[in-house]
Amino acid sequence: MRIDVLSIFPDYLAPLELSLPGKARAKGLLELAVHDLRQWTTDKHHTTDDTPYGGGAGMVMKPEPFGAAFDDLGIDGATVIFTTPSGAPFNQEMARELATHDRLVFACGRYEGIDQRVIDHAASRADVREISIGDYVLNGGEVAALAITEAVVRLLPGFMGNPDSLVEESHEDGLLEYPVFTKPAEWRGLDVPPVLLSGNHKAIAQWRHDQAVRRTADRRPDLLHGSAVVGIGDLSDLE
Ligand code: 6GU
Repeated sequence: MRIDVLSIFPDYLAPLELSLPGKARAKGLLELAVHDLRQWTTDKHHTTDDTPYGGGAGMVMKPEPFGAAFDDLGIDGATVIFTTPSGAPFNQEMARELATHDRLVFACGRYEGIDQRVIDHAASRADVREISIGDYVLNGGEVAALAITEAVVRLLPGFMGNPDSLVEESHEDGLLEYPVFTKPAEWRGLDVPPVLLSGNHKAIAQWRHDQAVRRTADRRPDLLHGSAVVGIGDLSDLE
């Protein structure tokens, strides 16, 4: 996979050079380039924003720098992701889908957003997505691009040392993950649930599933509606 990120704060994306995406690059699974959008400005002050037509507060990102950047990077056939609080909510299913693409280009918006024609023009040449990482407002899309990249890159085939760890984690089966324990069996008067020490694999699997359903019902009831993995009776079995 190749990922390009366009931002007026490229230093914000420095963590991408480290740890997880860094590991994917070292393994040859990922090519990554972070670009300063200001390199595609033509005026002395490297202006990337201007006042909104129609009036109102804040500034809007100008179309020309993004247009020139898209031309130079060659977005035809790529998937272009605009990170914006008004985008579709990002989730694990979307991460899995994006992990199958060859080329992602992130356009990070700042201020009150990007001139709509940038998005419309990109959509005539590329597969365009507008994505949000949650119902709150960040100053810009950089942190969202980081989060989406990390979620996607760890799903690239060959990235995980042990792919089984992808299967059991939160959200992969539509449920939150069950609580986990390690040694010692007793710590500060708190015991590990005895079933986990029983060696009874069927009972352990059942306990973990019950815990996952219980936790999901408590914290994220919205995930349970329409979740195929919650068998009829699963919820009523729990007190
Ligand atoms: Cl993608 N951008 C901004 N600015 N704020 C957000 C967001 C994105 N997702 C949630 N809040």
